[in-house]
Amino acid sequence: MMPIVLFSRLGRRLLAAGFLLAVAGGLSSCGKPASAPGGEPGIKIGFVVKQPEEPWFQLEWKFADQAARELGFTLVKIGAADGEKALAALDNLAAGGAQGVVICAPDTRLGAAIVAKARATELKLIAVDDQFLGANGQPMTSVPYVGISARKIGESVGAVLHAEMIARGWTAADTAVCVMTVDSLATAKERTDGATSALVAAGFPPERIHRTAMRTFDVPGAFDSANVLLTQRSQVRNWLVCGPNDSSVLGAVRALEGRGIGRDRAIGVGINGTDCIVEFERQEPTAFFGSILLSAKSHGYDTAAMMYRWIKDGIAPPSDTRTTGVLITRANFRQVLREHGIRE
Ligand code: FCA
Repeated sequence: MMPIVLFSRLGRRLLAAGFLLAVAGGLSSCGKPASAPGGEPGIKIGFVVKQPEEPWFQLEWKFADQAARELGFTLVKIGAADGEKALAALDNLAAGGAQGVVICAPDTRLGAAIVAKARATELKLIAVDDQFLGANGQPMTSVPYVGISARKIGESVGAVLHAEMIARGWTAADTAVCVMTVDSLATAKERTDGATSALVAAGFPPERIHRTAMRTFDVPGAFDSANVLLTQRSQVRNWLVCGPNDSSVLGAVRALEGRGIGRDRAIGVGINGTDCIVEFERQEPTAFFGSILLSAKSHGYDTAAMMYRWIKDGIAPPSDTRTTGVLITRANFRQVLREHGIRE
């Protein structure tokens, strides 16, 4: 098997080199690059995401596409909901002549396997959103990572929930917190730990903070897990809801509605600021009060641009980049989204 594998890898490289030569030849004869102005012909970058249906990842892709257009490289977008698909995506990208991949892996414990695959196929790697874990369960700092300042952003969720509770004149005795958790994902755990610690720091009684583990990391998964908690705590008057992202809070808000608990008795604050836009655009306000809008442009455009410069100029990206967020509510979301280039 080995010689065939080696031969096919070598063959691919020769093909890719031939392709580059052909493009270079084309350049000298017509004097124009084969890709967008200023671009480097032949640079191909993959952008692999775990949940392509989530508006957050669609927006990341949109900004990565913008980088491809402006800098002049080819972007290949692939959705990979499980480990098998993620590893196959790397194989296919390498076979197609890509030199690098930006990836939000479906499971961060795949880190070592993804790094091994990237090495074998000679793909440069940047992890976005979710940081790889090594075999020892620790973050893999050898792979450049662009993520959010998860703890801080979580703390701001907790602070917003507490301030809104006070503004409504609710007391802690009449209120409980529903925390949607995904503790297997470090960035998710840091976010919810940040939110609960800010609530406790503001004086909220820890025994009234209830965690419920999400069955799946999406709206239906959140809906199911919130329902389990709400059944157990049916006597609670008012609810504050937090979670690792918008869809986790949206699922809980839908579960509350199913029990007749609307915005007069619940306050939900999400993270992403993208998956909740439709919610804010609904005529009637719901219990989904606000969200911390993250910088999809940094995660989509900047990661793709970092990869481009790494391939083109050999400039390796910083090993760890953290981005911040800004609160959006029904009151300001249109303006803030416009400022961020997300809505016209
Ligand atoms: C994780 C979440 C996404 C988004 C991203 C920045 O990957 O699953 O919803 O919050 O981090």
